[in-house]
Amino acid sequence: MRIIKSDSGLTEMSFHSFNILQRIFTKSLKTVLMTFCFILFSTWSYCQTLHLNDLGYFETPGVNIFVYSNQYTGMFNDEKNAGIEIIHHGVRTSTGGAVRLQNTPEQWDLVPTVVDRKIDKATNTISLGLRYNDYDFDSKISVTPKDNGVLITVILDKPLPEKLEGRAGFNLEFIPSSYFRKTYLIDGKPGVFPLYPASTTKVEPVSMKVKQYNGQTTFDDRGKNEYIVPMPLASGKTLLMAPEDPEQFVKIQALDADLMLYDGRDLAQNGWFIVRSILPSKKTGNVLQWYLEPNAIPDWKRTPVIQFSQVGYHPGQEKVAVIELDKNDTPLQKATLYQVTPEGKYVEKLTANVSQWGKYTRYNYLKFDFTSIKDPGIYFIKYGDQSTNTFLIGKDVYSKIWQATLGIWFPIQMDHMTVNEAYRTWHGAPFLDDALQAPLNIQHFDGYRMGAVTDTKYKPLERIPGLNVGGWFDAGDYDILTSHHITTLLNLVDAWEKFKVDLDETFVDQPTRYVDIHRPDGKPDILQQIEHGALNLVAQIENIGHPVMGIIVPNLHQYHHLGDAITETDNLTYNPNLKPYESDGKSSGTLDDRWAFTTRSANLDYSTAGALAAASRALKDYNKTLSDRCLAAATKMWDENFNKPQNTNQQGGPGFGGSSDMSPAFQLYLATKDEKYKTRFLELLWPSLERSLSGRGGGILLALQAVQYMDNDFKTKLKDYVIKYKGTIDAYAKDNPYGVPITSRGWGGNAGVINFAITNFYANKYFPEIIGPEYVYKGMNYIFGCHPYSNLSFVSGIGTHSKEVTYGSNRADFTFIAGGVVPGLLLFQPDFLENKEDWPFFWGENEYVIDISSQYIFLSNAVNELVKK
Ligand SMILES: [Ca+2]
Ligand SMILES: [Ca+2]
Ligand SMILES: [Ca+2]
Repeated sequence: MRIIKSDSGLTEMSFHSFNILQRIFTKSLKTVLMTFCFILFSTWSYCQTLHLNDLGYFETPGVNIFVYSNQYTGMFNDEKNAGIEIIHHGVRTSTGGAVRLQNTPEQWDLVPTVVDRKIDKATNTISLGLRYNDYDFDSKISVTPKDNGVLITVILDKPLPEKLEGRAGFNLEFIPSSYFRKTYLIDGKPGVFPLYPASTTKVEPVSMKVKQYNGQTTFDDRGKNEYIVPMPLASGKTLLMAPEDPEQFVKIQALDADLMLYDGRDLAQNGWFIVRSILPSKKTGNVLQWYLEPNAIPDWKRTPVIQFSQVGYHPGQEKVAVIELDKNDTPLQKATLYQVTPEGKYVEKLTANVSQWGKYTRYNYLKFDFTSIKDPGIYFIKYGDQSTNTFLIGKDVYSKIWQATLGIWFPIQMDHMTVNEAYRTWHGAPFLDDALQAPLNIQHFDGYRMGAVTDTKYKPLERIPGLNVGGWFDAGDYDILTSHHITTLLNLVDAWEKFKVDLDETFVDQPTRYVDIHRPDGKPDILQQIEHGALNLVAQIENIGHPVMGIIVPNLHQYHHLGDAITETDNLTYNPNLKPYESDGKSSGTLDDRWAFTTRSANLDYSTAGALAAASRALKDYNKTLSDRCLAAATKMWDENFNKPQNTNQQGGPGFGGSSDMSPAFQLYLATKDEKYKTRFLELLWPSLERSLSGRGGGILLALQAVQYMDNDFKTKLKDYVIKYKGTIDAYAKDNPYGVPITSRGWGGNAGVINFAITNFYANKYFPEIIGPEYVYKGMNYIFGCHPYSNLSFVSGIGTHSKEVTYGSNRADFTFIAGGVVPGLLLFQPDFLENKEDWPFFWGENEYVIDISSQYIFLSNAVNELVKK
């Protein structure tokens, strides 16, 4: 390994001894070495050097450098969560360190595959092999500590492919929100990090462009065959980022090339600041070296995070705050609960010992129990010199927690409607040009697929009539995802049937496609939402013959749409007789209509039948015509599949925790009271519960939902399974300090937590002697702020402090939509949980979706029933 003489004056000799010292450091007692270190260098700063820890990343207090601990393996390409990454004083500020092919790579630009990753403790080095298959291009990167930072070396065994000359470079990306309102120096020349992208760009012919995902393009060039190339904000040899801020100060030196600073937001609102050096052409060996030094504040410790429910607590429930501590922090003995008096004074209500829970991920956890305090009022917690914001204890803290989700968030998700709220129009009536038959053999960028047949009477790209009605935008994008409509309908119908949710704060007029928020119209909002979801699913079955996977825009340059949904297509039906961008006022020659992905599967047929059977019950006295259409469509799907495997693709396999016809059989039984469905349901349920004990089946929630409709023997038989279920959920309290199932890869796990709490609500309702109410509140507390990383409520607008920066349709404005529920925490391997509140664009952390939000409506109403007991 080549030794570079550094600015700090370390000689080659001392650099060697320094490496040896680090090797010893990882193996010996820390205290002994700290002393040794102190004597050897007479300044503490060398003790802040990075070492390769047992978890496989470089670490010193305040700075962690991950080298491909996380890889680009998610569904959605570059999710800004892989490569060389920096956790800087507790904040993940940098990602994407890799050989990249663009100045400012977008989500769908090519990412390298990791073909090799070695962690070598002996040399304190992590080395990587990266490959771009599309260009038959291999590179290697090694990262090793040097001085107070790391040395990053790019190595080529073969010169760059000619096509990538001047294009392949080493990039490292920095999250803009950590550098807003801060400055930089490049070779001594000062600059301000732009709050809004305004750097220069140029246009090049598309023949020069490095390809994007699947040959698609994110850019709508309006037929000009060109693309945009961002130009650097600044360039030089040494870049000092935020030297005024010790927490985010980073020094980067290119030892044998120029550094360029780019603003990725020129091309994509979710772009980052990018530091880049171009790799030299026709060279091999160590072709590029960077010295990277994130400043480390000596002996830095993360400020403790005091986690509690931002919604507050019912007087009768347990009240336990969790305190998240840096692993180097010394726990304090006590914490205090204060009450705020009507005079605005703070009164100490309880000072109590905190208990030590232990270690989870990278932190230590304490618990502060203030269950004994039951007086209604305004409170806050103090731990050390830190006080939390205020929260409530009161009998009605839960009474309105779901109203924004049903009365604001859901209306804004309504497809094919204009949605208005007071002076603000959220969006016009979009996608009136729905939909075209998707062509064959397509792998769509949002996960949809078409095989070799359409499974319909329509030819590829032929218009399917009748689909421009009902449905919701599934998430922060604008597709109709049928599987999520199914779970959403089931959740909303369950909430209607169990709790008669009769909120009326939304005006819905289907004939004129108009929705008005905060405007009662004499009709329960929940029925209007059930009607809206059912309208699209029924239309699918009536016009196509069966449900479809989903309906979505065909072009990548449409898909990343930020703005009014009505402009994602031209809202005019496609007319092949016109030229692209040409219109006769009624149709257009632009091929932008959404596609229906029509591959038929038994699983989807059955589950849609279940959802429509449920909807038919809820709508019976509200919209009899639609209720009848729902039931007709449901029984048709059942009849066409039951004992007739030849009709559909049966390869979907069992879904929804059991055989694919188990839940639909139950829903159809409730809708028709026909015993044949009940027989089938019971035939499938017990074996599924049996399998669930080995983790393969499911159905405990469904079984609990069924209790009230079955005989006493059913309940008696179920009891054993509930006892075994209790064993499973009690294990969560050993896994983490919150006692809930935390899953955090790919997509945050709030859906699992809410599902856990709903299951426990039913279990408590029928088996209170086995499952107590606290198993429900635990899930609620977690969603409302008693969770790792921060103490924000995951439901926007609910609780004193909640998610205000999220991945809704308005994410480009760094804001939220009230009542939306985000997925929550993502785990960055090996030990860093994250839910960013200053950067909306991480979908796995911050994207509202209809199924989680509808689950939340059910759970909130369930908790209101629970507190009345
Ligand atoms: Ca989607
Ligand atoms: Ca209404
Ligand atoms: Ca169109």
